[in-house]
Parts: sequence; structure tokens; C-alpha cells
Amino acid sequence: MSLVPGLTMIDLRSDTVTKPSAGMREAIARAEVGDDVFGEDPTVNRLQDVAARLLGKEAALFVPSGTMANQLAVRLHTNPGDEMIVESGSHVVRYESGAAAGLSGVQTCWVPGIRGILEPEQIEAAIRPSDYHNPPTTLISLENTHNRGGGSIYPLPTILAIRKIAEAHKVAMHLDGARLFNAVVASGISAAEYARSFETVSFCLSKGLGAPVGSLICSDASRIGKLRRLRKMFGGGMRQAGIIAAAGLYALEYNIQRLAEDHRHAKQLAGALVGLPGVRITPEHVETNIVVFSIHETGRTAEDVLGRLKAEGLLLVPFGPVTLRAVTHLDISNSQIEEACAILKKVFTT
Ligand code: TLP
Repeated sequence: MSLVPGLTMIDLRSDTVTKPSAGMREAIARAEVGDDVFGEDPTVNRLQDVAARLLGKEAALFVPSGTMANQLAVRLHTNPGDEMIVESGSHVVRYESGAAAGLSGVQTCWVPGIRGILEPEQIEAAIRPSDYHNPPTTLISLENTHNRGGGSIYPLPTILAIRKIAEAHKVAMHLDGARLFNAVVASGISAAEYARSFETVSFCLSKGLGAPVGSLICSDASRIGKLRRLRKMFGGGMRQAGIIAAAGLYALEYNIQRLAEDHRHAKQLAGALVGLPGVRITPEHVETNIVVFSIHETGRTAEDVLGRLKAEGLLLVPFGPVTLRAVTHLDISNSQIEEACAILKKVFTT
């Protein structure tokens, strides 16, 4: 439905805007349900089994959001007064309302990466020496793909090197894999291979995979048992959640491989942006479905440009005063991408 009368908006604000397809809605309608707080929802149980198997972990827990999955992991791995190492642009500290401090009493050590990726030496330097003046470093949280990094993929060798350091210092690792399957499809590396280096891994069903709600956190059975109790504490215990879990199962069956199409669309957008007056973008940096670009040299503000794009029928979001983000997803067709490219060209050349 258009936000501007007479215009059908092309919504590239986020891959969270996707709506359940007809097939997914049918799966939702057919879902068998039970009370999941009693562990009796067969569809939730099936989704958790499928997710655990995909990630090569013993067990998984269905939670309402990516934010809750991350924050449950923070709570699980840390005690109040501990420190966790994060990349400065990571979702867990930038977009989760201060939850690590608010819900777990954790101090965060922000390390700036390149397009969201940290080098092993940076992690090693950030781990606090054991001394009672220091907060104990008990968690390293990485993000793959990295949202503010422009959908960048964490190189597997870097993850493996970070894992060695974490083991040497007995520090746990959590992966915010909200868009892990974008990394899987683009790199050809399996989810289980990525997941092996982490005690806990979360991924979202409600982004590029197209489900309306839900994320999973995967780990060993003992940690999942503890997380189940913490989920209850955080208010995330759901009852007949099979209704939404059915959408998740559908998403995992039908919507993983098609992410390649979103990646192709993102590259097409990046290609159209290259060379537009005042726009800065490095197309080779567009690895998955997120396109981040600077409009600094246009002399216009993000707000101004976003208004002009909206008037032409294209929605993006600001990622800073002079930075914009576009995210491709399964509700966007080839012709809408072509139209989006034409709108960008018009707005930046007139
Ligand atoms: N990201 C949203 C916004 O919150 C910024 C978006 O539009 O991209 N981890 C990562 C890497 C995310 O990008 C997001 C959502 C989350 C976690 C949180 O997921 P939800 O929205 O389900 O809490």
C-alpha cells in the first residue's frame, strides 16, 4: 500500500518490512499448536530441531526477536560488572536500547572494525588482564553479516583466529547472526561451519527469510536449558507460538536459497549509484543485501535526500547525517529494483 497517494512505494528501509507470502500464510493456518511454556507446541519443537540441525548445535530456542536472542546470550555468558567486547557499530550495543547495561549490568568495550570486522589482534588487545582493578572480559560478540558494516561477511579464517584467542583466555563467543543465511548463501560456507566457533549463535526469521516474527538461539543442550529459564525471566515465554513457528519452518524451507536474488539486486543498486554526482560507494563492498553509501559530497543532508526519494516513491533509511542505507529483500521484484535505480539517478542528478 502506497504511503504517498498515487505512488506505490518501493520499500528498501529494511528486510524487516517483508510480509508473509500466500504459501507462508497457508502454513500458518495449518499449524498444529500447544502451550510452548510447557514445551508442548509441536511446531515450535520442530522449528527448534530444524534450526539446531542447520547450525550443527545440540539444541535451539525460539524467541520473539533478534534483540531478545542477543540479550539472552549476554545475560547467559556474563555477570554484572563483567565486560564484553563488541565492534563499535554492532547491533547489540547500537540498536538495543542499552539492554546489555540495563538488563545484564555489563560494561561494553567498543572496538572499531573495518566494515564491522575486527582483526584477532584487536580482540587480543581488548581482553583485560586478570587484575582486580579490571572488569573480567567474559564475552566476545561478533555480527555476521554486519549490518552497519554494509552487510559485510565475517571471513571464516578471522573467526577461527578469534576463537583461538577466546579459548586461550577462556572467554565465551556469541554470534549475532541475524542475517547469517545471507552470509551462507553469498560465501558458500555452511551455517554449521560458521557456528562451530561460537558457544551461542542467534539468527532471525523475520528479516530476509520473510517470516513475520521470531529468532532462534542455538547452543548446547545445557545452555539452552538455562536460556529457556532466562527467556521466561525476560518475558519471552510464548504460548501457542506454533502459529509463528510455522512461518519460520516455511522460511527455512523456501526462502534461504533465494537470498541470492536479493544480493544480485543490492549489487545492481550499487552499480547504479557509482558515479552519481556527490555519491560515494565502493560496489565491491556490497557482499549481501545491504547497500550503505555516503552523500556527503552532494552537500545535502540525509533527511533532505530521503524526502526527495520518498516523493519519487523510494524509501531508504538514514545511517548517519550524510549516510543512507538500502536493504533488498523478497518483496522486491526485478522491475522495482530497476525503478529504484532510475529514481536514485533522477534525485542525484537533478
Ligand atoms: N536490525 C534492524 C534495526 O534494528 C536496525 C534493521 O532494520 O536492520 N541484529 C542485527 C544485526 C540486526 O540488524 C537486527 C535488526 C537485530 C539484531 C534485532 O532484531 P529484532 O528487530 O528482531 O529485534
